[in-house]
Amino acid sequence: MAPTAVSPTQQHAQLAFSAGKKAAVDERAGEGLTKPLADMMGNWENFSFAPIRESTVSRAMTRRYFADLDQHAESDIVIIGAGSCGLSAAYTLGRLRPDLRITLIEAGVAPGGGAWLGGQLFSAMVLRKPADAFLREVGVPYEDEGDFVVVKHAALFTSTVLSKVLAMDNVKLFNATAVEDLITRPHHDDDDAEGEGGAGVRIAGVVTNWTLVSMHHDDQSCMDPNTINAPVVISTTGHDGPFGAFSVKRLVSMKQLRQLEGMRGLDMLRAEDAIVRNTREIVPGLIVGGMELSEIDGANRMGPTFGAMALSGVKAAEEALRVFDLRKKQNEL
Ligand code: 48N
Repeated sequence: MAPTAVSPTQQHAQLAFSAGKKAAVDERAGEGLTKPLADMMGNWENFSFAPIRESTVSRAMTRRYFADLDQHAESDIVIIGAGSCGLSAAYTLGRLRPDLRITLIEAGVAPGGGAWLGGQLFSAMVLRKPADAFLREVGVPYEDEGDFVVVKHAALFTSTVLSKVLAMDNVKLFNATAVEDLITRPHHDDDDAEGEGGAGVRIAGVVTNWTLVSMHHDDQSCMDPNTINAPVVISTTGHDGPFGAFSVKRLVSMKQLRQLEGMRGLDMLRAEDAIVRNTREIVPGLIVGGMELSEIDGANRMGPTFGAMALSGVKAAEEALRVFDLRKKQNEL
């Protein structure tokens, strides 16, 4: 008897759904609220929402999510970690190459990493010049203090960059999702960066799982991961936190790096230049930036100043495009 369901051979299941119409733009009458909102005020007794069925909400979410997963299963560039460095890299890539499929994987429910607050949970965020150029690029207002600038609340920086990244058609954020391994291919090419542990592998994507699942591998039976193929991966997983410095620790356990030098003491003057200058491809196909890099190089930490994170993200994007074009030439996409 023929099987009741035969999976389509080499066909990508196209989820049929009509993408919603783009939102209309409401006219704003003067300095107040837009007219539709203004009309609601004082009329709440007659207020009601348009009707809906619960399954409609479920389908509106799941169809989009699984269409995104299907599409991004093959990505051009994956960024691990949506902290200030990863978000800056995503913004830069999205602006420079709207033709590329960029996937941003963030373990936390809330992207942003350590950039929702300045130092010691204080609100203001300091960036040393010339990182003010990135703020003007993105449209983050700041106060100019001469050699540095101050964003009145770190969340204004992070939410502005995040909103711009999320609005980009070619960038998809999968948050509450952890990268728990790297996809590798055997590789040896004199032209490429080599892991300090010698030739060995090229990174060809990431292995993912729901973060809550990743945190419970020790107390549940095997919960296998999912995968995303990509010829280039940028890792900006920071220096601390439950998943901090993920990729560089994995490179050591994969014998692609002999050891991590470990982040050194706080020295703002040395730390920020080193992180931006040394953002680079560590092993073929893997670029490391932000504070994760301090763990490889033994760079100083800079504490509560974020200019290096923004500009390391810009440089990581530039490096990723260089490697992507190299892979394309070598027909290894
Ligand atoms: O903010 P972080 O931790 O990392 P960066 O490098 O973007 O920014 C670092 C910056 O916040 C500082 O540490 C400042 C400048 N202080 C320096 C100092 O001296 O103390 O963001 C990393 C993001 C976080 O959101 C993590 O949740 C996420 O990466 N992440 C992961 N996401 C997915 N899979 C993983 N395996 C993973 N590991 C971390």
